Amino acid sequence: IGIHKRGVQFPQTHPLALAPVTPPPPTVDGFVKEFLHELNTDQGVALSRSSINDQYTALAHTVRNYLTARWLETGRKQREGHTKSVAYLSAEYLLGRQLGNNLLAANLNDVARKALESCGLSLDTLRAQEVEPGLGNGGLGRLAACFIDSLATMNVPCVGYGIRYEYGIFRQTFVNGEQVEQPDSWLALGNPWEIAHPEAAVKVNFGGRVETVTDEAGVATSTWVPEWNVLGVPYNIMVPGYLNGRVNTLRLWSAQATQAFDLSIFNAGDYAQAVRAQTFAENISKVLYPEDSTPQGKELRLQQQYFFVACSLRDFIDNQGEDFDLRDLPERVIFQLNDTHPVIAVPELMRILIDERGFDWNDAWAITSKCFAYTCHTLLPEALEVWSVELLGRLLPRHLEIIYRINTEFLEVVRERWPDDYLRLGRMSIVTEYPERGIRMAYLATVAGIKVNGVAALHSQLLRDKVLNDFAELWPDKFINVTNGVTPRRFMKLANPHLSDLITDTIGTGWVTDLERLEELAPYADDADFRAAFREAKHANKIRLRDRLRVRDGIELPTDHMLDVMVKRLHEYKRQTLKLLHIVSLYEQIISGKVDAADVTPRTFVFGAKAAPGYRMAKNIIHLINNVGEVVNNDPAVEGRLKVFFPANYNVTLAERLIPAADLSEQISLAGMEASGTGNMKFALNGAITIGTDDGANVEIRKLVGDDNFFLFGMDEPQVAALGAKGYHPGEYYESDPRLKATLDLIASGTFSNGDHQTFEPVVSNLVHNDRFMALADFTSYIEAQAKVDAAYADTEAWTRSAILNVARCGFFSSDRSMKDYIKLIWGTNPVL
Ligand code: GP0
Repeated sequence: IGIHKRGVQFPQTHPLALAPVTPPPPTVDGFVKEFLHELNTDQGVALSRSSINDQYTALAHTVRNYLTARWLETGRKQREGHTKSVAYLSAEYLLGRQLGNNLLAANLNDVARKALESCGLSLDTLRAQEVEPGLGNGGLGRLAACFIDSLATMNVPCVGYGIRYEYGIFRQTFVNGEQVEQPDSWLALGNPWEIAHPEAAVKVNFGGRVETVTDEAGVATSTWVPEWNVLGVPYNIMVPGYLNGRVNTLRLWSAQATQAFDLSIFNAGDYAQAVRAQTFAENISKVLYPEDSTPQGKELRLQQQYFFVACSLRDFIDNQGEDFDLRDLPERVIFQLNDTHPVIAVPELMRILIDERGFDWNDAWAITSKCFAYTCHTLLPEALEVWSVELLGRLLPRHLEIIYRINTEFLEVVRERWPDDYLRLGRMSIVTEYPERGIRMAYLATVAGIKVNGVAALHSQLLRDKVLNDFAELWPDKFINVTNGVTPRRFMKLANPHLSDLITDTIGTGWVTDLERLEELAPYADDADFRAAFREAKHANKIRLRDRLRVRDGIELPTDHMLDVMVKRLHEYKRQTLKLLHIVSLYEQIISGKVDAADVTPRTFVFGAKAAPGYRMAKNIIHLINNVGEVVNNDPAVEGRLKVFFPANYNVTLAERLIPAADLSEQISLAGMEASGTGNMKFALNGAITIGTDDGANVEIRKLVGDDNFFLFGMDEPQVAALGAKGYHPGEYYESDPRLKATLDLIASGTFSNGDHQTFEPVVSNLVHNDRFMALADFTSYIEAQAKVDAAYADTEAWTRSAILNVARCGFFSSDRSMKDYIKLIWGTNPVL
């Protein structure tokens, strides 16, 4: 009984099959024809009877059709050239909506708009119909999306590999100010951007045991006898380059039950159990784990990791053809490990080479140790994944055995270099014994990787000097920096049409793919007309945001305030509480009569942040932000001066509206905690000025834009380390700074919790007694910097000048530049034209 029919027939010799089928020319009429064809034949409805979802789906398919020939052509050229590809392995891709981006890449925007108009339809309405694929938590997943966009735009062969989660990052709602998670059923109305290939499904094994046989010569051979398996079904998604006719592929894997899986139980006669087993298999790609920077060590998560990595390696290798010699693999591919989530790929490749292809250990390692590179995204110790040996051994016994051997051989190298340094051996071992026996995935990645990179200059330096210091001593050349970047296509051209048009009118179109050219704007910072036009664009963006928030959240955003924005995951190290202390402090000063409301710069504060569902403190902080907003927004004493908004469910779609409207960008993590940040880059490129600590990529932003165009505050990393070493006592700051005391006391008094003292007691007492991320130590400095912000904002022309210089000097933060760095320092791949 063939549920999955496989196989292909070659060749198809019809003359029409020599070139891919192309839609009519991209004229308005041609587009209408293709659109109606899709609507009628694919959706099976007449225009007059079609729903918005029918129209959106047909439109998406129409755009896809225009890109298809390019896609096939890209694949053909790549296969023919036998060129080296990047295989980006990432458990997350936070793509954002596809329609606008793909229209932009294919230069179909105007044609589509007119074509739809001629059908009586609005492009904007159809764009709003798309549910964004939220297959990531935050920065890490969005970075992956920016990178694949850049590689396609730069004509570099790349396939992104990941998981097709049925449920992406949860939809956040607020109930009485508290976060409540709703499932993100993003596939409910279909996904017109993906193409499933069930016939190309890959089998993935799990569990069981390893059998070891020793021959007469004493050579032991291990065979994995797995216990169960699932199928990985690939779904292909187009990744079009910007106006270059290239289309790369994002291949996401979906888990399905195998026949064998069902049959063994069917044969036992238990139908219901067989169906349950199917559900068990499909669970693997069911849901994205919503923890950012705090992995939970759950079994299903390890299953996900191995699942997508095993599928991806198999897929890549099989695509090289039957007679491909795996010794040439390093010339064909670099597997870039996006954090430790895909690191199980290392023992998997060893297993394939040794167990399936008959290589001996040394030959297998010679290949494997040239095929991987590792990007680390964190400095938080709790974010570094460690898998318990008990779990790994149960799920992947052969892989555990391979990891042990990698470790043994690695420790041999360490011992040779530092004989008798037992402490060092213990520190560097991939296998740790505490708090339980576990595998340190970052160490495995470091040992196997050809390079290890951090994501901003400071982060890479701290990796070398602290987190991975022993490894950097052993292999100094392995450690490099590649500062993150963001795609100017989505985050400027698409998200900020007003500013983009102004830039293009001023310096031409080239900047979109050559972002350093923004520096040509610098002289215009001194041009009063340009400044006025720049302000006009900012104002137009505020109106666009106001209109969106009005409909989306029932919020009435003032468009004549300074817009002060803090959007990122909710985490204590990012210090949303510090921002909140600033707001509460401003409020306290007004209501206590210390400051006249009329003297306060009108500001609207906007937060956007999701908390991991199990992260209690983060959820308390969300509750507090909402309640502060409730009180402040309804107090006539601060009317016209302060507003605090927290639209629920911050995501890529909202970011695209919010960031272009911002005046002030809040990047206020404790120095030494934020690996890079990428939101910080998006704000600066859209003409917001940063208030920030010397952390992550803020350091590089400040260096580029200059101290006059950046509001720096707080301790730097060495000062943080010194304070920590000396002993940090937040209570001392509380006692000695009356303004801070009044602020915390106001929260503790129940002002923001209907007089109840318990609600926010955990937040306040954590700050006063523990404050791991030293918010109180940086409070005074932050308040002073905010006063400077107010003063600077009062001088409209000078502020605009600074904002323009931020745009002009941040071209470095294009993800195209990041990709050039990866290519030059790690990958050695070439464009295929
Ligand atoms: C880092 F460790 N990041 C992690 C993680 O689990 N998830 C995640 O999104 C982020 C960093 O926090 C970052 O500094 C960085 O820019 C981003 O990875 C991409 O490198 C801010 O989001």
